[in-house]
Amino acid sequence: MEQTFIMIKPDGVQRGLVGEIIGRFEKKGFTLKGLKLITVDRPFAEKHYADLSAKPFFNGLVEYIISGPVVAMVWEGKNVVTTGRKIIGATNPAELAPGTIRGDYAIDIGRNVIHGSDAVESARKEIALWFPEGIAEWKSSLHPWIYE
Ligand code: IDP
Ligand code: MG
Repeated sequence: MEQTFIMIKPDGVQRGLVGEIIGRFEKKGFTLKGLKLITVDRPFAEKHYADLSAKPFFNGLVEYIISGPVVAMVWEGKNVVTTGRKIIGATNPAELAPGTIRGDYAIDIGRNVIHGSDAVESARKEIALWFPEGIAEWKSSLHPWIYE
């Protein structure tokens, strides 16, 4: 089963959106496989966003991510990477649809509440980076009520 890495950014934690965001993934039917509140340091944030290191906003992005605790999660389910990105919403604020997390709770691109892996391969890398201790082994008993 596919897995994705989802992170509630410091603004999402400060604004009290943790329960709301977890609820959206839970109610969709995805399974929570990893969860922790963690404040990361600069080298760690730079590693997570290494692909963006040449961007002019990189330093501000790293400052933002290390500015407070984040909620790091692993969610599992059919097509969870692509569907997770849809639940999160667009990167560009001009394209944000209501009903998405960013569409409902964010205005600026640099304070957009939540991160989600953009591909199965980046999800694998991000889960390994954020959960070196490994993740929970369990199977939801809701499975037959969610998948046919
Ligand atoms: P994504 O989070 O939707 O995958 P990415 O392009 O991977 O978007 O960028 C990672 C994060 O960097 C974004 O979520 C946002 O917080 C920040 N970011 C992206 N573009 C800009 C920008 O132009 N200005 C400021 N921050 C940006
Ligand atoms: Mg991205």
